Amino acid sequence: TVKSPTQHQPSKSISVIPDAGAGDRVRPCKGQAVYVYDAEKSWREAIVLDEDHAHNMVTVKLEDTEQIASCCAGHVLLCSKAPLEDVNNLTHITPVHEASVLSCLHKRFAQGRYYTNAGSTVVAVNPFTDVSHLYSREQIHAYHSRQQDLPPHIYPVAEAAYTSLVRELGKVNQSIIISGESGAGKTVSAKHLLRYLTVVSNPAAEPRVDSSDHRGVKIEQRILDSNPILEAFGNAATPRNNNSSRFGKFIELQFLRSGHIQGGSIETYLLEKTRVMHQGQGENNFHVFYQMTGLKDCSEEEEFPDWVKGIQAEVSDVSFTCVPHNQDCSANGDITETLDAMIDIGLSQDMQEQVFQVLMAVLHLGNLRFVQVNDDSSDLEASFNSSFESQGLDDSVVEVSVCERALERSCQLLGIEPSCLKHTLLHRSLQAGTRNRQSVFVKPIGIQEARSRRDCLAMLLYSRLFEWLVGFINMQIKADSFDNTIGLLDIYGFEAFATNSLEQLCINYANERLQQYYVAQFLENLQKEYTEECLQWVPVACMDNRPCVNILDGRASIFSLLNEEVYLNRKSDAEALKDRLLQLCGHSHNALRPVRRSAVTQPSFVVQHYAGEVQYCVEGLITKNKDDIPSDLVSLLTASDNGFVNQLFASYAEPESPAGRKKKTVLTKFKSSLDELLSSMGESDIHYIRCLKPNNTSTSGLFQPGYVLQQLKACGAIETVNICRRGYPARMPYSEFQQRYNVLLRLRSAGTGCHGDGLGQDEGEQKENICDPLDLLLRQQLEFPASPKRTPTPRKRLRRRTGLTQHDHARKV
Ligand code: AOV
Ligand code: MG
Repeated sequence: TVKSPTQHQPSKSISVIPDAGAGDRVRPCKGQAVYVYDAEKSWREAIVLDEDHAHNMVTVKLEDTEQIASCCAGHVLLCSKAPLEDVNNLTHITPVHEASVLSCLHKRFAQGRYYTNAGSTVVAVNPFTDVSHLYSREQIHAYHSRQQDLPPHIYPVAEAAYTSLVRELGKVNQSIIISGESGAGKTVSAKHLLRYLTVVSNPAAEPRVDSSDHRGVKIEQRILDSNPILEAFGNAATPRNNNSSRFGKFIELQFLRSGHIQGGSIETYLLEKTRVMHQGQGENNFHVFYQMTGLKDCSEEEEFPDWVKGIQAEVSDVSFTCVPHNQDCSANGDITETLDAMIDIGLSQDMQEQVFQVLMAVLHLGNLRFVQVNDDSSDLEASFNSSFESQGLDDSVVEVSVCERALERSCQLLGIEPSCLKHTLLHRSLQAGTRNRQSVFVKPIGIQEARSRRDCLAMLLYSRLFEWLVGFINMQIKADSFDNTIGLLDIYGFEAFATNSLEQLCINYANERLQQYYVAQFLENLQKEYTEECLQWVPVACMDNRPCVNILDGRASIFSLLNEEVYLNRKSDAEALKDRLLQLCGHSHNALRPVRRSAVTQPSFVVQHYAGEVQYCVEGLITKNKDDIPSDLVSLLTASDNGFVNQLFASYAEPESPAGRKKKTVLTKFKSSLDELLSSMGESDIHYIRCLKPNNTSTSGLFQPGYVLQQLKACGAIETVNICRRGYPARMPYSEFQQRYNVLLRLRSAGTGCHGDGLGQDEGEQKENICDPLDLLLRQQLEFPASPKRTPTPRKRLRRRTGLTQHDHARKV
């Protein structure tokens, strides 16, 4: 590590990451610009001052300082000669290694160039500052009309997907996967891409007015309006991102072959519903609750409908315990934006009021408190009482109204009897007997269980409401008919907090699966294709995260063990469960290991994810995985007098496990939804955007090289650059090539006085034409019949007939 500067005295040796991807490592000479590794500042530029051949060492002076260091000559990497800030595509850097890639991104970032191409993928570094000029309508039109010399952007990715779709160049459907860790900018990028596609897709001049509810709002606007609604209900502030998506989202835009947008559909994945009642240290509840409670500060002149004024009055009176204020709330959004979007999407004032009534009921449920009345009994009796859970008798007089009010008001809003709710929260019904003669017993429950029932009820209401909203939006944006689609995937990014539970396990697992998909689908397939095409190719090793995915979801894995605990209804304590989990790896698996620190307060285990290690706390994993929703609670809501609550639960079919079949756990359901997503995306052409976070404090203008390097390595960016650099920038089947460029042949023929078949009259001219590789390619292709059964395949036949390899052709063309 480089320490304090020493005048011309070599300081401590500089260490170098051994797998720096330095394929072009050459012995550095005196005066040459190189990179050396500094544990604190990552790769730094330096100038070689001296070489010591005998000891294979060099002395270097670090950039912008007088600091001198000595290091092993084999461990320094050569700098690029070209100015890196001007390099638009990382594949153009020479030499390519992690230091030059990192330096290029750093220099570009410093100049406000946040996007850089990496082959056909785009690397987007989060600006953490307002750069709206990059997303103006003019910019959209410039990228759509493919003006020359435009800098890298995420727009060309959307444009490539759109062009493929309209020109039917690749597969029928297209997908764009946006990845990156939490706070890297996926959701913002997804929004810009969505807007780009809705703008360029030649929407019909006249809005599709198919319902009076829409006020004539065009379909593309309705699709865009889904964003503020879903963000209000599904995003929240975490220590990593104050607008963090707490659900996964796949938006599919539906087009006609002409490129006109017709509609869309949204699939969501596993909302982190536990947040409704419990938020970790420094975290917030979902934005929508702050939009509601923030109403009390809104000026009275604000022209809200009466029902919103009702909420305003109510939140001014009561403070809600499940709405902590931990963060800067600027990202929470504004209720007027949410309400406007709701109106545009077709949600009437009546329905909006009902939605917010359910939210208000959830807030009141959060205020319900229980205290134990006879703690000497082994059969714990819980009851609503006049004090807060942890407070003494003296406070009871003050709190009694809060509690009663919370019970009564939540029941009033939900259309249920307070006595019924009280009974359901404090008792459990058990079924016993044979199929023909079943008896139901009702048993009082302990205080802990009563609290979990309260939480369960609130989470159930909230998650149903979220699902209902997604369903409603889908109804309002779906197309009657369409030919093809472009899908945008924006899931929750990799995250590691001080305490991590099942939510993080699912989020990080989803990211592992996406990473594995990228490596298999993009990096490995690309290389396989070159090998199959008989091109000379030296395989590039890609980081393989399969061991981690296997330890998470394989045969003997964390998931299988956590599922088994649920199925067998074991009551393992956390310590025993932790030991069982760790036995999976026999204490030697790289991806799973015990916690190293001696002072661990809770039983935990560590998973080495592709993006970093995460310590998971065992406590609560089984309960969350089981996600048991007492049928009493569901029946209570199904029997509600409130039509909307009734509707929410009418279709609620908490899987009654069919005879002999186990009820699916959260992990099982999550894994199958990801399997389905990835397999359906496999049917499409995939485009990638890799978002990077420049620093871990979400600060504008700060680029922390070490932090970025870690992300670059995790997402396989260096491998991507190496593979794309050595490979071909574009590839397409001959039939498509012919279809697309056939016109050139005709043009030339016309220019040289040839007739429609493209052959010249003059013998010499004909020969010249045939030697032209473009002509050659097109002519060869024209000879093939349209039958799909043709053999040999055009590619092979082309090689055989011309004696040229695919490689030669591609290079020449
Ligand atoms: P994420 O979606 O990748 O995190 P976001 O897209 O929410 O991250 O971005 C996080 C924050 O970074 C935003 O709230 C903005 O403040 C800022 N930001 C991102 N992209 C841009 C941009 N292009 N221009 C300006 N600011 C930007 V997560 O959902 O937590 O995985 O789960
Ligand atoms: Mg997000």
